[in-house]
Amino acid sequence: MGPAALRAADIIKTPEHYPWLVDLNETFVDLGDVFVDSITEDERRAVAAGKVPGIKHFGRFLSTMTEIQQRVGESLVSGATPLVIGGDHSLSIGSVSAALHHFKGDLAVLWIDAHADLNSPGTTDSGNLHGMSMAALLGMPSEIDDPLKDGHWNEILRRVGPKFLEPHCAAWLGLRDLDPDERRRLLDLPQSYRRTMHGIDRFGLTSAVENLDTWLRTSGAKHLWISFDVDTLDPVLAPGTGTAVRGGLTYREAHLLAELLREFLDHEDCPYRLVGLDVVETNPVVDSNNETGKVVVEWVDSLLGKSILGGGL
Ligand SMILES: [Mn+2]
Repeated sequence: MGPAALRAADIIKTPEHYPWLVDLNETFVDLGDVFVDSITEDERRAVAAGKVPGIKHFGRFLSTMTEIQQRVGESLVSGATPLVIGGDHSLSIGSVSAALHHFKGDLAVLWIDAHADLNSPGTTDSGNLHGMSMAALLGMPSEIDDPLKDGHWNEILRRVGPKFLEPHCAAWLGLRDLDPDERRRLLDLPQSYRRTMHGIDRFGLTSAVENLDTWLRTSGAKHLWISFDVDTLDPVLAPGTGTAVRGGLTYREAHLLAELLREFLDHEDCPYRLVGLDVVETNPVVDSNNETGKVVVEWVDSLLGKSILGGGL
């Protein structure tokens, strides 16, 4: 239902309504939903009761991941910039791995999220794949004794690889809710970039994006994928998400982030370009009047170049 909420908030633009897109020489083509096999009530109960062995919804995940990989891969081959909307953040395992394949590993990822999504089957409390996406993209080990779950995890890694995301090309922004093992894993990635909410409070968002730009240039990556989890935003602003955490970005901070990213991407000497974007974890069931859908679409508009005075202050 996340994509439906974003479409209802006009995430798909037509040139007539959005002259700034014409200036950018961009058009949108909606390729429709990725099919996800629906869950029966019996299955939901069995999974909740822990009666289904292995990683939760493993088969459903694999078929969805395969379709996302194919479609994002085709989109990249056609020269388009995929905008992948969801839905569960596990979709990024498919979208980002397609970009890793396409660009032969020359890819940096900016993970804008309250969470690091660095769990794997042996470290997770919830068992949810949406908390394991970055661990899968980085090719981290399962850290689990259960042979079935370990096998499932290795099957996911096999489909992400052979090129994994390099730690020196992984960036996080907006972090504020980490599990102990995620903290350990994050601190063990010395060349990655991270800016927690504490860092943003202390040094401001402008410094966070300036440092990110410097880090991206140092990484040497020529392609950037942005994965935007709406739970980065404060839940007062964006309540329609599954794992809301207090203390997120305000409306103004979020827009400053999008506008500064656009400004850096538009610099004449910018060595990296935006090649794809995920917008995930919008859940209209827990939203109020599609406020979250609307705020997310406004954020995407800013990132894609909508501004008050065409870049002027
Ligand atoms: Mn996430």
